Amino acid sequence: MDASLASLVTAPTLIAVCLLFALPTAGCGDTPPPPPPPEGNTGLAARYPGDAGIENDPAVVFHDGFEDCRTTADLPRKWDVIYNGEHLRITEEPANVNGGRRALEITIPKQENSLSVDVGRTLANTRDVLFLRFYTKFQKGYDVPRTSSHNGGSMSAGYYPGGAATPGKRADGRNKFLASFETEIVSPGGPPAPGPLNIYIYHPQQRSDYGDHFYPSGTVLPNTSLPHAFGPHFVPRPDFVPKLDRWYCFEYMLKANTPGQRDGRVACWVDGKLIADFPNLRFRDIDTLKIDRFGVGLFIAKNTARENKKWYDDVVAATSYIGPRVDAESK
Ligand SMILES: [Ca+2]
Repeated sequence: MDASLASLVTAPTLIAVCLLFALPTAGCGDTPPPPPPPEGNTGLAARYPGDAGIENDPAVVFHDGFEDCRTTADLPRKWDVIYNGEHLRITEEPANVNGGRRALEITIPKQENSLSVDVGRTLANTRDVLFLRFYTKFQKGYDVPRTSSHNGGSMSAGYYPGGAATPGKRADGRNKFLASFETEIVSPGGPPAPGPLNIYIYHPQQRSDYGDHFYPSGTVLPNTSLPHAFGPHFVPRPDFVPKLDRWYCFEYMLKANTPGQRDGRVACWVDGKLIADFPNLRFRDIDTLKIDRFGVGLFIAKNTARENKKWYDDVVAATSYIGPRVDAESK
C-alpha cells in the first residue's frame, strides 16, 4: 500500500477518533488545516461599488461587464477565444442583465448535434492561483437531456494545446489540469434541471478518461463507492441545485499544488457564501504547469429537449477573493 492510499484509508478513521474524543481535528492530520476561505463582501469587489474601476485593482487580471460591447463584434477586445460566436448575443433586456445595461447571452438551438459556445481568455502571465467570479442565469424552463453538458466557468492549464480542447485525454501531472464550476444534470438521485453544482475536474488521479465530478457533500463521480481523497480536513456541505430564471454570483478558486505536495485546493462560493471546499488536491507534478486560460460558456452534447439560453455578466478574474458585486446605490 503506498502512502497516498494509506492516508486515504486512514483519514475517515482519524476523523472518527477526533470526534469521539472531541479533539480538534487540526491536530489529527499530517498537515494543519488550510486557512478558512474568506466569504461575503470581504473581497476586493467591495472596494468598487458597481464594479466601477475594479479592473484597476492590482489583484484583478480581467474584468468584463459587457458594457463596452454594442454587439458580439466587440467581444474580441477582451476575449481572445470565441467558439461558435454566431450563437452569442449581447442583450439589453433588463431582466437578462445583471449589472449595467448589457450582458452576454448564449443560445443553444434545439438540435441533435453537440454544440459548444464559449468565450475564453488566454493568460499571458500564467498563474498558480486564480479566482474566477461571474454572474449567471439559466433560462426559465431550461432543460437538457441526461447526457453530457457543461455550463459554467472553467480554469485550466495545458488543456487547449494549439487552441483545441482535449476531452477524454487524461491529466498526468505534467500535461494539463482543468477545473470547471458548473451544474451536472446526470447526478445521483435524478435531480431537476439544471442539476447540482459541482467541480468538473481533470487531475492526475481522475477516475476515468473524462473528468471527475466533485460535489460539495464529498460525493465523487464516477465510481462513487470509492472514498474521496480530500484529506482529514474536508468539510462536507449540502449539495445544491440552483434555481432557474435567477441571477447568481458564482465564484471559485483554483489553487495549484506545490509539486510533491497535496496542497492544491478548489473553493466555491454562491452569492458570497462558501458552498464547497476541496483541499488536499494534486493537480501537477511540475511547477511549470500553470493556469493559462479561463472562460465561461455552455456546451450541450444533444440538445433535443428544447432551445436553451444562459446569460453571463460581471466576469472578474483575480489573484485574490473577489466577492459579489456591491450595489453602487447602497454604499
Ligand atoms: Ca453588464
